[in-house]
Amino acid sequence: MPPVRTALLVLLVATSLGAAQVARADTYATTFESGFTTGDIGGQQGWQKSGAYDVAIADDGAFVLPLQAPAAFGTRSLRVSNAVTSGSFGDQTFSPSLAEPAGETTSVGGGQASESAPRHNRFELSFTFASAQPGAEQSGLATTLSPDRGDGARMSFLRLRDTPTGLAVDFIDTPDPSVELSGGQYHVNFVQQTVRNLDRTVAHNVRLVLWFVEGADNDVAQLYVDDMTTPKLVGTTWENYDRNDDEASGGGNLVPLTDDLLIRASSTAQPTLTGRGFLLDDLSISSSTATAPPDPELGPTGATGATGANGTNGTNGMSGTTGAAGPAGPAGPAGTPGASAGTEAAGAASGSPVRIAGVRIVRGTLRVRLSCPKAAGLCDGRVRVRTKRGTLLGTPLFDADGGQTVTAKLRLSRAALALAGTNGAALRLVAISRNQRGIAARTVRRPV
Ligand SMILES: [Ca+2]
Ligand SMILES: [Ca+2]
Ligand SMILES: [Ca+2]
Repeated sequence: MPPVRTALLVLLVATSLGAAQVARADTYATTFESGFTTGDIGGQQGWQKSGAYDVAIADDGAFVLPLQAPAAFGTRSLRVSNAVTSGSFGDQTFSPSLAEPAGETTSVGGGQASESAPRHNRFELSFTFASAQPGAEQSGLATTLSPDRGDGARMSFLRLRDTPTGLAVDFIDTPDPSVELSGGQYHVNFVQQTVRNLDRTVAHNVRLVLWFVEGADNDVAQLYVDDMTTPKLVGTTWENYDRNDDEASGGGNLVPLTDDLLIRASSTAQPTLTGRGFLLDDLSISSSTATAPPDPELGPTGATGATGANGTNGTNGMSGTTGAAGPAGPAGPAGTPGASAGTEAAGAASGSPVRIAGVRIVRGTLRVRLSCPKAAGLCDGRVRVRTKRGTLLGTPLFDADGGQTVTAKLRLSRAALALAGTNGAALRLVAISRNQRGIAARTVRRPV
């Protein structure tokens, strides 16, 4: 089947609502068969790739064991490995763009997606993937896929990995709009969830649906793996990053439109995987307009909060004001994803926590020794130092390479020293650290 890009009417059956809606969709779909030739994907059928990454149209019939393609992939598929990687975006692999992007009314194209074309609130990526070496693990194999607009302004993130226990799909989002200071900049927290232990000997179907909902902190992302009726993972897009993170300030903290797919090879290169990797087939991206599912972060409304206590009297003879009535209880917490088999809870796999290797006080300075795991690549973060009662004493920064141990230092006042206990034993320490991939993790040492 040749690649098709067409605007068509589709009937979307919103099973969760039990209602049917008609949505106009713009779709690009391909099985990488006719029109493609074996070799570099760059320049073929509207695909872009100018870097020397190992992303190519494979001749599925030419594989020699232990390499093998699923019969369902036909004569050609897209082979992707991380034999060559870089930190760049513009020279990586991009699919053709949709004519009609997806985003909010305020989302921006940045010259990469049409701002004048009809705009949709839903973006769907779907594909089938398999290991090119189904009989044994390809150690270190990983590739990332992101709905994008053509320049690395990603709105979501999937990573396919091979692991000793099977294939895995990582999903990373930014569930919380709040920022924390690190390295002189304010950053949101990236959280990883993983669908793991997928059978390496068969192909798997993946569908990622992004719902761009007008307003802040309310987008919805649904990740389906193999079961196309119930999402394995539910989260949000990267809008909280775009709107709030200092890294996105260069774009004016505006949310990008989405109209294509970025396949990116980053992190540590695995040269031995040249000519191997994952095979992708039956790939499509589409934009459409439909009714979004409810924001999974909004649980039921909590009970009304208790009335606040009276204010304390002010100093210098001024009476303190009476405390205001307590605010209404906040919305309940987000429901955790269901405990479906092979699914890992949010945050459990997030980042690479540092180890607090030792705490001392030397001549009035708190010294916190932090070990950065080698696998993290680097640990960039800070330690929140609080008393037992929660008073923040300071937030020393640290920056370590993977495998390195560094010391974060905080000069303590006389009053703080009195509360710190012997060698800081009475202090609560929370180390928040980003690894090479920018994923944050938290390590807590409670007071004794
Ligand atoms: Ca094919
Ligand atoms: Ca584009
Ligand atoms: Ca939104």
